[in-house]
Amino acid sequence: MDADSLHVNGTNHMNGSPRKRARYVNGIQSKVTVILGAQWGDEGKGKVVDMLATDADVVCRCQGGNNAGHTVVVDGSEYDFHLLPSGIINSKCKSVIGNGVVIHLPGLFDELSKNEEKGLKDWEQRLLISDRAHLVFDLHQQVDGLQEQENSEKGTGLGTTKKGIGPTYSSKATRNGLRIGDLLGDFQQFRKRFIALANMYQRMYPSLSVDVEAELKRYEEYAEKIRPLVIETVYFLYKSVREGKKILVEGANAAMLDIDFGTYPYVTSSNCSVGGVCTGLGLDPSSIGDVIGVVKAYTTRVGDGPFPTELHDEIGELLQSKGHEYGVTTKRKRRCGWLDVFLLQYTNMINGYTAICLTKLDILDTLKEIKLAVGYTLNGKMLESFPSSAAQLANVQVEYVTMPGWQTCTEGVRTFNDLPLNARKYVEKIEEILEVPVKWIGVGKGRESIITIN
Ligand code: 2SA
Ligand code: GDP
Ligand code: MG
Repeated sequence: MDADSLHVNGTNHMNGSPRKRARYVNGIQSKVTVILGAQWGDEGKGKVVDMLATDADVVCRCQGGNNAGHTVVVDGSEYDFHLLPSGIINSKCKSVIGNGVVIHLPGLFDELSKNEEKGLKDWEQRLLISDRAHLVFDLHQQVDGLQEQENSEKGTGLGTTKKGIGPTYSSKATRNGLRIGDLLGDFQQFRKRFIALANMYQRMYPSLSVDVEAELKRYEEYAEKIRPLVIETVYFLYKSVREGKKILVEGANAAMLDIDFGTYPYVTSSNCSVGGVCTGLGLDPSSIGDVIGVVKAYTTRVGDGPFPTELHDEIGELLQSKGHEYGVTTKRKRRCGWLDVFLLQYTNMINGYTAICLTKLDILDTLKEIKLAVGYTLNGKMLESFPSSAAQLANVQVEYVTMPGWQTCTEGVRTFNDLPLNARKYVEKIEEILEVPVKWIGVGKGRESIITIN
């Protein structure tokens, strides 16, 4: 029997004296700040991450792949990141691609060289990749395309980005996926498992063409390119939290695209809400501090699926053109509509926002009236909770409140009090319904175009 097992119910049974309990300190020296999309994506997360990354030590991606497209505009130069965390442009900051991310290595190296041309330097010293992250192969991307084609012929397409995200997470779940660590380990094993994967998909999709040998040769080369960047990221982050490092997590996609909580099946294949931060990085929940919900001042959606506040009129067109609402990855036009605060209340239940960053307020500048969705009715009944089924969501009637617009340019405004009164009222209405403070307001693309509310 060891000394500790003598202590039962706080008493040392050997001598009857009260137990002296060791005081364990959790050791967390800093809390991780999480930045999450609160709608259907493209809220402007990249810009917010870039702003907060100026004094961060570590910026991490925890889920998704190069389906994401995060834009950062610095001194007129526009960077778009897909797999790289948006903090990569901060030369003092480490960028971590966590275990929950799915990585297409050709895409990653293309992205790095495109950004090098725009001035990105010394990324080799800052980029860290988890050995547990899964690999997206070209065959996953082809399968994504074939599935989309088959489904759209049946009228059930999802409008994916065709970046192989769904098939790769499927491989992960069916346990025949391959991880970065497999690529760096015994290549003969990697070879065997890659051939098995390719054969399986070729049986399922006879039109799929995979040059297995060429692909293996390519991956043998990628293994050496990637090797210096790969680490066991769980321990790296554990240490960073305990050393008091400032850590940011950049969510990709958004809550309404979350595989569990989004508008299933019109979702992506990862958890884009706060749970994905723990599973995608191995961070313990108690290390999570602020959760910043990034909310676009209106709503957009790219791809198929229900969208209750979608506008099919000239206001929708204005939001689309003034807001330059095109997919960063696929260049598809984004669908546009009014801000849905009922939806935000739902994503707030899941993510627990401690603050909101409201982006693209400037895009509403010219409108005479602005509507906010505050509830849904279905079959004549007001809904208490957000519908779980896409079919129900497609049939809801939206309850709106209408607010007067401000019809003044806000692009140059830098303090809350300098915003037009009606713009302030719009922001305050959102805060009032959500019961979450708006801490930042975006009024333009650039890094400088932001109002901070203290
Ligand atoms: P996928 O490719 O399997 O993840 O697609 C499933 C659904 O998720 C949507 N999705 C996105 N929605 C908004 N933005 C995304 N990133 C790009 C951007 C999108 C683009 O930043 O603009 O360029 O089109 C993104 N990625 C995935 C997708 O539209 C499907 O509805
Ligand atoms: P993300 O996926 O959430 O990072 O967002 P995207 O980069 O896909 O899309 C957001 C777009 O809005 C980008 O083109 C940004 O440059 C732009 N943007 C971000 N914030 C603002 C803002 O406050 N005003 C304006 N006009 N554009 C913004
Ligand atoms: Mg985007």
